[in-house]
Amino acid sequence: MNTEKAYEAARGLYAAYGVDTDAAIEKALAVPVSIHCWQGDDVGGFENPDAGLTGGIQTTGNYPGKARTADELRRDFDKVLSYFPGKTKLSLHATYLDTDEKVDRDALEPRHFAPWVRYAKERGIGLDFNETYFSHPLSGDFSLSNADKAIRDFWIRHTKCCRTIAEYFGRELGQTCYTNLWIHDGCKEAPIDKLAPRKRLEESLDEIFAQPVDPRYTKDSLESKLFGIGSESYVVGSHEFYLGYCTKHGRLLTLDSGHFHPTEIISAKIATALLFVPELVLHVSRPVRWDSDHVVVMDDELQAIMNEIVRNGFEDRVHIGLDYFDASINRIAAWTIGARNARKALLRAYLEPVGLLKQLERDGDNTSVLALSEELKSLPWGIVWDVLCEKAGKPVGRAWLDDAKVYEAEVTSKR
Ligand code: RNT
Ligand code: ZN
Repeated sequence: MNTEKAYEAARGLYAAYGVDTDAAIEKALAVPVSIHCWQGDDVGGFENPDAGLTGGIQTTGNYPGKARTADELRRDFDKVLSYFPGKTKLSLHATYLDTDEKVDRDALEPRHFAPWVRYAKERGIGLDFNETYFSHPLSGDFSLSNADKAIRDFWIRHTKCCRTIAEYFGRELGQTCYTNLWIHDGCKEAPIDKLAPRKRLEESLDEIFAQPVDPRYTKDSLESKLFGIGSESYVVGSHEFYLGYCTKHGRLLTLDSGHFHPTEIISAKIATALLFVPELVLHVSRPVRWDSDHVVVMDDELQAIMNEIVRNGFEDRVHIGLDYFDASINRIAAWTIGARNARKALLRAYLEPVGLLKQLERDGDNTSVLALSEELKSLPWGIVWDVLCEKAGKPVGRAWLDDAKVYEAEVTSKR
């Protein structure tokens, strides 16, 4: 059967549930997905290529061909863009500056990121931003919560610089730049004084946010974490800390799939958090037994996250970002697999007859809710996905992989 005929059949099957597949495709394409730059070079950045990765995160694998310069990273990301349908943003870390100048993190300026703005403009994509507190001589175990005021002040200055850069991104590109603060501070053993670092972190954040920035152009979001390598017992910026801080101060909260106890899922937190914080940023990742940042696959949690957004109409309040880094396979493929999966799961969420299921639930017909939810799983969403890719002018099915292999042979394998 050709695609057209198969799609007609699928359209009919979904219509029987009251779902318009054409509309689902349009909606799924319109939701921005913010793709992280750091899958392309194992979170290395271009500030100091020899600095190791610190902050308790780790990439594993040494697959050849990682991007060594900003130009290489952009060229690789162009490949990802050519495989990825729908509205896209690129999420940069502060260590991805593109300049010949030697500049420390507390002196970063918009001009150090100008090539990225040009790149984003040319491709019609938005930019998001992340302060980088790790992989620096002053990172240590504590940055914004350090007992040493001089170190705290350095990181406060860094954050302020980054907010100015984020504001510039947003202004230049005409869309809000979501700026994520992930502060790795923590300890291997539980400290006796768990309070003082948290007080200091709160004070540092208050000082940072006293700097006015235009919320049309940038909004800050705070990412909690349960543990890291070397900070197994205590993380200053825990979930409770930020849920409290963001609720109190009306700030955005970032939920990363890998930052909770292994059986805790962020899909279950979205509707609660949004009762108390204005907006959420998501770091969609895949933890395997720990915060391992495996490539996002189509698992139940990915689907549950997207369903939660769509079922509640949270598209304007939940900002989907990706966060994984796999150095054991072709990096462009890793990037693409996870990003396409995010869009696929969004599409499936829009193919759900939400109104019907909610009505059945309100009527107390839980039998039908479960029965239909299970029947829906075997509807032919795959063909709707193919049509989505076609409509967006992106490769259908495995075609992208064939192209990625050619690029690997011709470009990345020669690095
Ligand atoms: C670390 C956090 C954080 C980083 C990136 C590189 O556990 O998830 O978001 O992955 O900032
Ligand atoms: Zn994260």
